[in-house]
Parts: sequence; C-alpha cells; structure tokens
Amino acid sequence: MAGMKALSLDQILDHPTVKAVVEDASFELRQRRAFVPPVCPVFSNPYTVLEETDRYRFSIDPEARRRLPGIIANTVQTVKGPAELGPGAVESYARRRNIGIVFSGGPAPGGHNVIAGLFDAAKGVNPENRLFGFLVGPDGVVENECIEITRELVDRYRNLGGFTMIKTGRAKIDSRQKVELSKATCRRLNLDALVIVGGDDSNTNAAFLAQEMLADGIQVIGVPKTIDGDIQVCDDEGQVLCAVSFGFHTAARAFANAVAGLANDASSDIKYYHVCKVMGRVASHLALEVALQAHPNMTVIGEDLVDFVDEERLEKAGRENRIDYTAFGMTLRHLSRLICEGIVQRAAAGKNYGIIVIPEGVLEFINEVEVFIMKLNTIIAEYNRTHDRDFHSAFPSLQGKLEYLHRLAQRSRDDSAFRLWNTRDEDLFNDLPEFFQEGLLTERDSHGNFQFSQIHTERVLMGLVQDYLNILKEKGLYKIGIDAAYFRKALAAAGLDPERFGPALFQNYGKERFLLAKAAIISSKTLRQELERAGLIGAEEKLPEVIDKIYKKTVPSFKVQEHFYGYDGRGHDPTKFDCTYTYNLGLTAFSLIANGATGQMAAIRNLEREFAAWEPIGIPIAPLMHLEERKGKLALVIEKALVDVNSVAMQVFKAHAGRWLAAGEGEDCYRRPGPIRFTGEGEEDRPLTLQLNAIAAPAE
Ligand code: FBP
Repeated sequence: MAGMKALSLDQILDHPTVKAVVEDASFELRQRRAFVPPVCPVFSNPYTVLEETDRYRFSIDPEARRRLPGIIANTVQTVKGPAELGPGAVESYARRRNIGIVFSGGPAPGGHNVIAGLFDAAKGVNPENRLFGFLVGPDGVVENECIEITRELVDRYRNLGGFTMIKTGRAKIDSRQKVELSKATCRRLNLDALVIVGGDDSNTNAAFLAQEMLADGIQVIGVPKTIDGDIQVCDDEGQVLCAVSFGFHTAARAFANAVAGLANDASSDIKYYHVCKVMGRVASHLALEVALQAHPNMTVIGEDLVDFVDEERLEKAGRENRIDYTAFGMTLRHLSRLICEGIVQRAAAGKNYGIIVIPEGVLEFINEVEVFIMKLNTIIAEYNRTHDRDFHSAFPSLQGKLEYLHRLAQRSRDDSAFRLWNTRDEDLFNDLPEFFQEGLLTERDSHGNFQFSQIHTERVLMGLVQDYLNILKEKGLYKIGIDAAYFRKALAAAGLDPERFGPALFQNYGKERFLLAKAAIISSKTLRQELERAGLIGAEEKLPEVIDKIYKKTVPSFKVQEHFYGYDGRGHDPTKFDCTYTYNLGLTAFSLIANGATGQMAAIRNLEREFAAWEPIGIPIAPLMHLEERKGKLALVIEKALVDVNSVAMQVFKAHAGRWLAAGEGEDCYRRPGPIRFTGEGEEDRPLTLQLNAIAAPAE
C-alpha cells in the first residue's frame, strides 16, 4: 500500500464513489422508478363506460349456473371512453369509494403496478377515494389485517417486482365462516369493492365472493396473475380474450437469460449437462417460452407427452399378435430414453455437454406418476376429512406415511371394494427412490394442488437417464465422436499411420468427420483385442500411448448440474411489457368498479399485438368455471390453460427441435435473450409464444 494517501474514515465515506456504491437505489432502479407506463388510449378520458358485447360465447357448466346465479349472465364488457357523460353518470362514476385489494398465491412481476394503476385511477377520479391493501393474502381479508395505501407507498414500489408492499399468501376463503368474516371485514371498512389479484384458483374464489357479496352491494373484481401463464381465456370459438396472465413474460425472460448464461458456460467447459427445471406448476408455457428464447438443446413440454405412442413397442407386440397398452402414454423410463437418445447423438458429434430444460409440472403428464398423485391426493383428503388431525401432522415421518399406506394396501386384500391403494400400488411405490416418495407425499397446498416445486423431478429423471446411459455405454452404443482431423494429426505426431489404425478403431473411418469407436471397444482390453485382430500390435506389445489417449477420449462421462429456475424469476423486477400490462390492468379494474361491474376479471385484449391495439375489457368469470377433481372431490374451478400442442409456437418449436439439439458437426444454436433492463433499446416487447400464436389468430 506504499504511496497510497492516508484517508480518515469520514473522508472515505464522504467520497462520491463511496456514496454511489452505498446508495440503495442503483442506476437501473432509478430508471425503473422514472418509467411511466403508457396507458391505453381509452384511459386518457376523464371517465369510462362499459360496453356489453355478446360477440363472445361460452358453454356454461350447469353447476356454475346453479351456484353462481347472480353473475352467470355477465357478458364481456369493453372499456370505452365516451366524449361526455350525463351529470348523473358523472356523479355516480366519481362518487367517493373505498376499495380493497389483495394478492393471492405466488408473487408475479408487475403486481405493484396493478396497485399503482388502481390507485392513480381512483385518486384521479376522486381524491377522496381510499384504497386498502389486505396483508399477507386472503387471510388479511378474513382477519381484517390491512393498511391504507398512500401515494408515498405506491411511488416507492412503482415498476418493481415482488408483492413486497402488502405481501401475499396462499390461504383460500373457502368456508362459510371465512366468507362471513370476509364480508364483515368489507362492511367494517365500508368497502365498495374488493380486487383479488390471483391465479385460476383465486379468480375462482373471486367469483364465489362476488356472488356472496352481491346482497351487500360489494363488487368483486379479479385480476389474472401467475408466472405460469396458464390463465388464458378464449371464448367457445377460440377468440382470445386474455392471451396470458401477468408476470409470465418477466419470469420467462429471467429464466431464459439464466439458461443462456449456462449455455455459454457449458459450451466453454464442455463437460456438463445443465438440467434446468423451470417453474410452471402444471402447464409447460414457461418451458416453451424459454425454449423459444434461449434455444436449449432439449426441452421437454409436458403436454406433448400425453398423446405419445411408443411405435416400436406397438410393432413388437403386433408381431406377437397382441396389443401392448403400455405403449400408449409416456412413462418416466421412456422419457428418460428419449433424453438419452439426444445425449447419445450429441456425443457422437463430439459434444459431451448441453442444456436440457424440464418443466416443473412434467410429472402431471406422466401417466404412472399422475395416477399416484391422484390416489394420494384422495387418500390425504379422505384422511383429513375423517380424522381430527391432518394427515401430515398425524404422520410426520416418511416411515409413518408408508406404514399407513401399507395398512390401506392390506385392507384392499380383505375388502375387494376398496380400490384406492392396493398391493400393486404399494409395490410400485416402494420401487421409487425415497426422496421421490417423500415428494409425492408432501403436503398439498390450500387449494388441494400437488406442490410440484417441492419435488426434484429433474433428479428422478436424470437418475434414470444415468442408468440407461450406463447400459448403452456397456453395449458400446454411447461414445464420444473424435474429430478425424485431430485423430490424423495426433497419430502422425506419434509416428503412426492413421490410415492403418483408423479402420481398426472406428466404425465410420473415412466416411464422416466425427469418428465413432467400434461398438466392441468398451475397455482397454477390448481395444487391445481389436488392434491385435487387425495385426496392428502383437500380444506382448504395449498399447501405443496415443491410441490409449484417443480411446479414453471416446469414453463419455456424463456429468449433470441441476438448476431450478422459479423463485428467482418470480421475484424479478418486471419487463416493460409486464409494467405496462399491469398498470393498465389496475386502470381497467377501476373502470369496472366505477361502472358497477362485479364477478368480472380485468383483462387486456390484443396483448399479442402492438400497444396501440390493446383493449381493456372485463371478462365474466362464472362462465369460465367447470368441474374438476380437487382434494379428492369435484370442485367448480376455472380451467387451467395448457400448452396447445398444435399451436403455432409449438409447431415452430418442434420444427426446430432437431436443429437446437445440434447433434451434428455445426455449432450449437444457443440464443442470447439478454437481461431484463430498462435502459437502451432492443428488449423484446412481449412473449414470443404470443407473437407466434398471433400469426394464426382469426382476423378481426
Ligand atoms: P401462482 O399460480 O399462485 O401464481 O404460483 C405459481 C408458482 O410460482 C408455480 O410456478 C409454482 O409451482 C408454485 O407457485 C410454487 O409455490 P410456492 O410459492 O408455494 O412454493
């Protein structure tokens, strides 16, 4: 440190560089805070009205008609900006209101802007309007835990990720008692309306509350949130009303950027397969978007596995005059084989590394596992219904849970009518690795959903991949291809004739650029035998060093690094798309409230198109509901939108899967989507899936 100036701590702390470093607001953060999302043209009017339209049709579930009579006849409403409103209408629009807002479920980037949009619209119309934020999710409504949202608070969180301002929770207002307590909260706060920002389950909850609160004149409006992207609403004719929930774009971009970083590392260090599990509880929308954004070598799309038919098995059975029913639908083992195929092909082209993307919810599409999940859901739900303690506190250890299952299997022996868990189920279940058994028996969430994020799906799958690769290796079918130019150069340098050794060592010498060792060569011993047979070395002669070295390079070692991309992307600061989308959702929610709507979900139509075409609307929630198995019982819920395997985005993905596998001589096709940022040009401004699917959208 000789020659350095001696500075006092005060002088150091006073230095402008130090001040910039310790300042909590980074440059990017300041840019974010300064960003003012553009608003749909209709919101530049001082007032808005709702135009009902019957252009969209929904097939209504009779159960929804029975249980939601007050809101089932709702139609799609378009937010319009009239030149002027009559005096009575202005008064009613601008009358003083108290509005509550609550986040429900996992965080999704953009939530704070929903609050900001709602707040700005409410205060803009009447500064006396008040906004209350319920704390830590729906429990805040039940327990009347809330804060008044002020401008200072809103400004602190504009354009920022997370749900930090009022937090979130997964509780559900699902019992008479909770509904009554929620009503009491709303009455106590003199609320005119409650906005529920959540996923399919929370919007389902919003519809039931809307029905319940009709008599009190309290409006309930939903807002489509979830990074999973599985709230997508179309009418019966496929006209898109809500192309994607908010948060999806940001999470997908964050995941894709991380995957692109791994691709850089993998193709530099050339020794790892990076297996990236990406969130998405059931649907594979996020995995598909990551594939389009980053072009990993392999991406599994859960929905694509459902209709899988193993033609080879079928043919084999056909030759034996029987039908093999196990050939229909994907098994874990078969999926692992498909992944192995890709790995083996890449290895043959000299690539012993790569990127594999697996959707978190893939198990939902694997028959054998799905059966377990459904059976265990029912067993746990039944137990909770009929006992004083819940299943997980009654059996905290895996051993205890397995013993309970064993008792059920025994019961199936004595009672043929009891089919829920039989000895075959038990045998199959006992074959699974312990951590997987534990995962399948984890606690369900409050909506009765299986928590895929808690399961190491990638570990289960990669375990099977590793086993099968070992088998292929022993059979001599999994080898690393050696570049012919390298082989010739190395042999020439060692004074050996590559033209003599090449045909003895490789199955495709002189035919292809990457040379594959003969299948029979699977050890130093078999290598010797091959060379002796070709008369290239004598029985007592030492194996030439260079040959041994090249042989070792043909032997693959499969090394995996596992990654989980979920919470990081879910908590990311939103893209400009999500900032703008959510701010306009907040404005839309206020328009719906000020115009008296209830049981509607705020949405923006035409998200897949340029901003000028965005159209704020209200979607009736009740007609979207259908019956589905939950916690072992049929429940009325909004249907999750899965990846449409025939969509344009899927067709593009499938058409490029071979190219992105890059199991040939060329380079990998990794794409660098880049980080999410607010400065500079060039950020893709909406999800690629949406842009692609819009190609086939019916003309307006
Ligand atoms: P939401 O549907 O509530 O938005 O949550 C989605 C999600 O992020 C899934 O992708 C993931 O499976 C799950 O939440 C994780 O849940 P938890 O936060 O309870 O671990």
